[in-house]
Amino acid sequence: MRSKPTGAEWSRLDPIGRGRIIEAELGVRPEFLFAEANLERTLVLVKPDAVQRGLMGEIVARLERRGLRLVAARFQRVDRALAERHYAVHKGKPFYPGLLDYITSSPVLAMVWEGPNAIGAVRQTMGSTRPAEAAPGSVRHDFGLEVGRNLTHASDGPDTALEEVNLWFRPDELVDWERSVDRWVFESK
Ligand code: IDP
Ligand code: MG
Repeated sequence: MRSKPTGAEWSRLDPIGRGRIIEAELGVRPEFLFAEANLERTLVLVKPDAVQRGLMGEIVARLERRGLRLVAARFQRVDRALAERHYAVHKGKPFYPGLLDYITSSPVLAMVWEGPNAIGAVRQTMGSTRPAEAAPGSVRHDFGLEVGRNLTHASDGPDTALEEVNLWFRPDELVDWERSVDRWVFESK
C-alpha cells in the first residue's frame, strides 16, 4: 500500500485523478479520507449559437454566481477533427452530421469549472438536453427552444469529464488557485 503522492506531484493531478489514486492505492473511498474528494472538474462549452447571440457573459455569470470556480478558458474555433473526437459517442446517429456542422460553424468558449459535485451541478444549471424539457431557470430553458441549438455543452459524468478536460486543455492550462470566498462557498474549506 503506497501513500498518496505529495507536494508538486500531487497538486499536478486533477481532483478526479487524485480521488482515483486514493481509491486504487489505499483501497478506500476517497470521501472517507479527504473532505475535498467531492471536488470535481467539468468541461463546459458555450456553443456557437450562444456565442453569436451574445450569451457568453450570461452563461459565465451564472456559473460564477453558483459558486463554481473557473479553472481554464479559451475562445476558439473548433476544427472537424476536434469536433469528431468530442462527439465520437454520437457517431452514426441521425443528428451527428448536423451536430458537427453546428459545433464547427463559429467559435466556442471552452472552459473548465470546478467545485463540489461540479459535474452534476453544471448539468443542472444548463438544463436538460432538449430545451422544451429543461427546467425553468436553466440556461437551455431560459434561452433555447430546439435541441439542435441548445447553447451549451457540459460533461455528463466523471469519466467523460476527465476525457473532455484532457481533450480540450493541456495540463499547464489548468489553473490551480484559491479564492478568498472559497470557505463561504465550499463547506469543506
Ligand atoms: P448533452 O449535450 O445534454 O449531453 P447529448 O445527448 O450528449 O446531450 O447530445 C449532444 C448534443 O447533440 C446535444 O447537446 C445537442 O446539441 C445535439 N443533439 C442531441 N440530440 C439531438 C437531436 O435529436 N437533434 C439534433 N441535435 C441533437
Ligand atoms: Mg452529452
